[in-house]
Amino acid sequence: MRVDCAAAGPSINPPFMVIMVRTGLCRPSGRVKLFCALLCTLALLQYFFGSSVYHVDYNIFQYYWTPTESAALPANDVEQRTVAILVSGAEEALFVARNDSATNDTLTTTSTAVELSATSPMMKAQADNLEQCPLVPPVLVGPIRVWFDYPSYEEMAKLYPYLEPGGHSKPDYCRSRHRVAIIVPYRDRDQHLRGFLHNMHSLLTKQQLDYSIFIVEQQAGQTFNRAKLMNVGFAEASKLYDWQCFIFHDVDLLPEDDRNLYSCPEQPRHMSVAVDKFKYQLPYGSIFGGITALTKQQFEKINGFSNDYWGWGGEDDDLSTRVSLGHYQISRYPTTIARYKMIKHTAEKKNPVNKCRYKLMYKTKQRWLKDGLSNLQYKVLSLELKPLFTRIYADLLEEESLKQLSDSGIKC
Ligand code: UD2
Ligand code: MN
Repeated sequence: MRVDCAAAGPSINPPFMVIMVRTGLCRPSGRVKLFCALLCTLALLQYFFGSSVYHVDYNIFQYYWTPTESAALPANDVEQRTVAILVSGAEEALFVARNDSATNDTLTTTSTAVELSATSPMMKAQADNLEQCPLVPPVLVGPIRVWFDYPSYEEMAKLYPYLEPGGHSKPDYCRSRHRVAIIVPYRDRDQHLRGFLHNMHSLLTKQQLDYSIFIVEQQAGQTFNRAKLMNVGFAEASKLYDWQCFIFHDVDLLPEDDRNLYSCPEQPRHMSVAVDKFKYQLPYGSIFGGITALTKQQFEKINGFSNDYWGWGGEDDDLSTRVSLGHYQISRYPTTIARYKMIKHTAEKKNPVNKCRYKLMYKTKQRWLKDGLSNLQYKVLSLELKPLFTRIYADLLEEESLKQLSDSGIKC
């Protein structure tokens, strides 16, 4: 399919334009020929004379299995095989319904403030002698209802009484195959957060994960920095437990299918493949925003997110480039299961578009090893193990960071 450049131009960013031109998707036509030609020329110039970021070869593969194909998947990749089974429906017999609406009046809703100088680990691990959980969690049903009600925290604590402090949960009768930290960047979206917790706890428990949800909240008054919050979440969550897998998750995305496993496969996984806001299609091939899953080793190898994206946009494409630079390939579930609804919201007034993003993205290849986990600086203002989640409230030191960036020659 070829796309009318004039129509697509204003709504797409330069990297995407370059990809379109490179792959022959972009064709000057339509009413605004001059404008279209200009956009395409600029994109071409950018491609040939621009900086390195656009020269990274995105090598993306996606999973669309049939039952026969799934049999041919590598035997050593437990993740791929699990999803193949789920997608092909070969184990349908296992999807039995379960009544999991437990309530418990003795529940406590108080949270525990953690001594910031305490040493790890703070969360309790599963017993070693438990038998491992089955490869395919037995209670999955496929498409699930997304709840758009927003219970109070107290109501939710009653709905999910089995959660341990910090929103930590693990299967009762088997040893989970996955220890997963869900890291959520957050500020001032209380309703979204309640909707998120409600939907996520019921899903993640069914998936027999050993998981916890970390809400990383940025101090008021500073420019929002989604990517740096993710790095802070990674660093702080790692002090509390031996997580194998980190899932970096926007607060407003709610999963529509419980076969969408919250675990980390052999390659970094982009999870929000089909989002209702984007008509359940990928806006562009290298997109790595919304929700991403990386093992601890993968995240460390790519040096985490950049710390320098203040405001909306760019940080997700920067992460995508890091994945390529780390010689990984983005993996994806099929659109039939990696489906999400985004809670409706307008552009965040308190999170202005980051005008500096292209300047930074041009330089990812030069900067990625120096900018990320390796130079992460922040101050934890408080850390609480609440009944439904762990709250990390942090000062991201905006002023100092911008000064360092400016000293390094990037004026934003
Ligand atoms: C897109 C991406 C998102 C991110 C963003 C650019 C998808 C599906 N989403 O989201 O991952 O790359 O563009 O930065 O590709 N947040 C707050 N409070 C704020 C502002 C943001 O909590 O004041 C958090 C919250 O978790 C939110 C996330 O940051 O979901 C992303 O912000 P957004 O939802 O405003 O951006 P959006 O939907 O354009
Ligand atoms: Mn959003």
